[in-house]
Amino acid sequence: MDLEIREKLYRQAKTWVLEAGATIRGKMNDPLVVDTKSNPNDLVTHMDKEIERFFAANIKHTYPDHLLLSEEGYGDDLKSLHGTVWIVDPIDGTMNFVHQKCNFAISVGIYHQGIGEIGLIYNVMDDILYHAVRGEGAYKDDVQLPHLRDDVNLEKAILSMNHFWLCENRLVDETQMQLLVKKVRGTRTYGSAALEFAYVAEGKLDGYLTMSLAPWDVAAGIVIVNEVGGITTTISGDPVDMLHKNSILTCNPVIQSRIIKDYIEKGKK
Ligand code: 2AM
Ligand code: CA
Repeated sequence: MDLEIREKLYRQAKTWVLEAGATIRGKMNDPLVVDTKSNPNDLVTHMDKEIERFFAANIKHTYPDHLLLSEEGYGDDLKSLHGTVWIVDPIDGTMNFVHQKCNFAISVGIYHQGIGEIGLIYNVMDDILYHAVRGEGAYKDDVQLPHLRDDVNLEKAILSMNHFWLCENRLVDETQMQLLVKKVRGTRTYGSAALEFAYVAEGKLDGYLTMSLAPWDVAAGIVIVNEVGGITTTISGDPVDMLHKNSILTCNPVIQSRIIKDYIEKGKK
């Protein structure tokens, strides 16, 4: 995909993301209709659906040959990443949206023939847009994000991770994860994968480790983290499969292999 096409697509995507964000802010105090999906803590609201319908209608009308992979059922049933695919999470961090009315994001990744070309993560309530076009750097609003620091070590790292790592998980022995938590300087949990990717890109976090995320949780973040020299893999160090759920480690490459070799590999269940 040539640069001119990418930049035009980026500008269009940005317009829709900002418009969707303004819609959410404008209706923030309206009564919410909240349903549950796979379990009682897996939430979806009428707003998730409304915003996804907004993207689906605009993408299909403006780019009839593009495809949509998205969370709430208004996208296409994809078997491959051929062509141009928009990977959209209308609200990433729905639990935060419902309970906190902040700390959630709109996440839009645009992939062409399987390659991440454009990533946008919009922190709706703070009105901050993280964005990247492949090869053109990553930005927080109008400010380019610097390359990730190369003087990070685990002892000085802040790692974002879900607390389930420490009490019930089927992937890595809990005691091994406790050792990792003791080793790093600090841990955080924000509850929006997209924002956690954005914070890794910004250098606020040195890594984000999670058990299972869907493509729409990570598609934009991967593009943005790549542009500052970060790396995103499964917790085994394998490439992320953008058609299925994956475990995810996105981080500063200086600490990536240490987390995998010294902690995850030693505790694999
Ligand atoms: P969501 O808000 O779009 O559902 C919370 O730790 C992060 O994990 C959020 O990005 C959330 O996305 C995602 N998440 C929550 N439940 C999930 C599930 N069952 N599968 C994959 N990702 C999930
Ligand atoms: Ca969502």
